[in-house]
Amino acid sequence: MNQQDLLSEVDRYSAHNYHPLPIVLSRGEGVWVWDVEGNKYLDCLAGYSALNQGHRHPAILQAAQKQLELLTLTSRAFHNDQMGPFLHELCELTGYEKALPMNTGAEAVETAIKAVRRWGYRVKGIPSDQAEIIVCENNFHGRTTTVISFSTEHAYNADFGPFTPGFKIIPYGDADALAAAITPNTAAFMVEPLQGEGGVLLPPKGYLHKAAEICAQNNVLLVADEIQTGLGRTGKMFCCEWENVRPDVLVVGKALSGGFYPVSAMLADDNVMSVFGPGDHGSTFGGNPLGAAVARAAMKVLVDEQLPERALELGNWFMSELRELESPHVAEVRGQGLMIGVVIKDASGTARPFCEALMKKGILAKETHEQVVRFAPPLVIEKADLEWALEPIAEALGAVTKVG
Ligand code: IF1
Repeated sequence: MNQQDLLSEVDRYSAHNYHPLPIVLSRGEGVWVWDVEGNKYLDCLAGYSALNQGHRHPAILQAAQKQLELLTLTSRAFHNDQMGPFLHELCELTGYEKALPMNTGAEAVETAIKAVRRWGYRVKGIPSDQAEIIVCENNFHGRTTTVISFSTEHAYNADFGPFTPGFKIIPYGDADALAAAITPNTAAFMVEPLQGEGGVLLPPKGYLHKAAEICAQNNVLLVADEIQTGLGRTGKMFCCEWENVRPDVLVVGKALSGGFYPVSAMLADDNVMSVFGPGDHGSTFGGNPLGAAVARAAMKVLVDEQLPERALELGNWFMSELRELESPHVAEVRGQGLMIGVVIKDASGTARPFCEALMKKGILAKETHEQVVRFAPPLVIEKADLEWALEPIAEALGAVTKVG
């Protein structure tokens, strides 16, 4: 089928819950993807940071193929020989005592919500059903009914109510607001160390550190959602490291499996994780041997290839190059590591047409929050590839001076 027919088929049979760029991809390798007509593109979205290791990384592919030949699913009714090593390695990578494996990011967030609520009742002594979780405006933590209950984005929760109670929303980046919002019934504060969907928004310097202090002083658990920022994306293995913060609960997903398979996890020490007992929580696929084998290889790639360091070095360089472009349409270039947002001026309209122009020039990027073009390529990218990208980016952004 040609590209047009494939697009029509999706239009005919798919729920219209997305507005993708009109391109149909059929192959990927490293930082490159090809559409069904054989055109090649630089993938600057990287599966929303699930592809930090690049498309079909050979080491992960090999681990997946090997495991496919052996055992793919046991359910948690039985043990499998991959889950233990996977969780052991994940705990070593993150520095926590225990891990609870799930599949999607939203499920891991839900798991964290359950964990901190139960900790609130059983450890902190919050009266039954009174636990509060503080979250931030502009957050993105997933799509489940509970998670969208505390979204501040109309599109994410309009007419999906009634909503799950127990969440209090405060401005992002405002530590004083956190201190003011805490009550004796507050179990946790859940936050993204950098808001990705929120438009690549960095909080003020010192915010996380301050937030962690406030949480510790008030016996409130700090939950960091590093599903998007974690595993190297921002130039550290975890974005919280930028402020030497160790959250009480860490939520990871996306790049944990390098884009092969949905694998997520909630991590904490025993004092929190021990609230779970047999039968309390679970998932058919969580901890499955295929996902575990894939995740083990995906984590190893992050470490072996020093992808956080790479993201830092290339991200700093690329951001400074983007800032050099003299485009009349760009208000600001911001980001951390290889999570970069180019903010389009209000007067220049939305970011979408710029993404369409980029696509025509062989670069795939997606707008976020109307005004921001996000550049977040796989972390395995070569400097030469980014160098190549600068000229088409300059052209697509209507920059007056060409980069040389
Ligand atoms: C979509 C965004 C990115 C996340 C954080 C939890 C989840 C996500 C910080 C849930 C997921 C995804 C979801 C995807 C698009 C994408 C996204 F634009 F929507 F926000 F990456 F920027 N916490 N983010 O970023 O993880 O359940 O999806 O595995 O919904 O279209 P999930």
